[in-house]
Amino acid sequence: MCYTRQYRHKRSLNIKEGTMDHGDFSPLKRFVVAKKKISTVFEQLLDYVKEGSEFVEDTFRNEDLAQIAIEDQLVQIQSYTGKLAVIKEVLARRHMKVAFFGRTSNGKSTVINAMLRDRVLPSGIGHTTNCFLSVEGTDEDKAFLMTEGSEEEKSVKTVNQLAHALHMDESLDAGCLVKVFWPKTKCALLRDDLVLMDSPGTDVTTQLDSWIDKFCLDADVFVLVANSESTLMNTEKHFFHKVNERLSKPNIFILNNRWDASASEPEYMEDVRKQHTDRCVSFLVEELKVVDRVQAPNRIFFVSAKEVLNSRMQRAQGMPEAGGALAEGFQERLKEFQSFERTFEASF
Ligand SMILES: Nc1nc2c(ncn2[C@@H]2O[C@H](COP(=O)(O)OP(=O)(O)OP(=O)(O)O)[C@@H](O)[C@H]2O)c(=O)[nH]1
Ligand SMILES: [Mg+2]
Repeated sequence: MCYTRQYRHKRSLNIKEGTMDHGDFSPLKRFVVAKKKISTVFEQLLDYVKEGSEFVEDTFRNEDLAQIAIEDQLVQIQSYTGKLAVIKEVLARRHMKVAFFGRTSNGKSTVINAMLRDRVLPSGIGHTTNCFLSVEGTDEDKAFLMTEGSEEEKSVKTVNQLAHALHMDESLDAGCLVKVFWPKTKCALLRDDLVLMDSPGTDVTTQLDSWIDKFCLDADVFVLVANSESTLMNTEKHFFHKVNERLSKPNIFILNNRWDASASEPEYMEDVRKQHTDRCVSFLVEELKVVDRVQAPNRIFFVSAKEVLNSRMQRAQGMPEAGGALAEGFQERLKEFQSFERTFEASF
């Protein structure tokens, strides 16, 4: 049922933004449906094996039935119960995690908000992300957050409240994690068990190694949010080199954000785009060696998260597109953002 609802939702989203409708489930949704089916199969298997195990144990302990079941058989079947329980647990907690990194102010929080189609995370001046912030879906109808080491669910009604809660809590620093739970009813993406991880700017820490160990080793996808108004910084590159040392062939995307700025200098746009693309390709192919030269361009996008977020929020409120949404080249940038979202979903 949930499956059908998600599909309809996806269709309506695609139609709203005037893109081609794929007419089929996205790879991410297929993955989620498959995962649910597998989990159900393992749950049933575990029930059967538990029942079987109890039966063997009763038989083994029943003196009247001596010789029918021996201890070795009991140990063997009990070990299957243990193994299945572990598999079930792993399947149950297997979220798909996407981690966003990049220099301060490049727009990491804005990119996440644009993908979530709402102002979920604080962004902009005075709202620098000062700790790790994960966003995941909840079946509850209200948003809440949980900080590390506490079981308390703190309600957050608005993004300003969230910003306030984060800045007031002095115990939070760059190495801390705050989990934001956002109602799945509000956001299609979160229904697919996706966790989006926002991070402090890569330029504000000296503790890259501990960040990677603590927050990245289980990430499925990494998104480098770069600034298309400047070149890739060494701190950003350095971070990904470190990730690359720890993980084999991490799945990396590069978003050249703030591409709307290029609209003011259209005569240089193609040159700038080529220059950025060449540098990003060489970073992914020659430095990191995570993709080949043919695949690399499919990992690099030129977007304006701010415009996408504004336009999606205006549409959600039933307002006509105005202001930023009508800027020169907006439709192309929106299409490129959607293309990033599709390629990203397909990468799971
Ligand atoms: N023009 C333009 N501005 C953008 C774009 N994306 C984000 N911004 C603005 O850039 C500022 C910083 O964005 P954030 O999303 O807070 O950046 P961040 O990377 O999360 O920054 P930190 O949390 O400080 O590391 C905000 O004022 C955004 O509105 C974009 O595509 N174009
Ligand atoms: Mg931020």
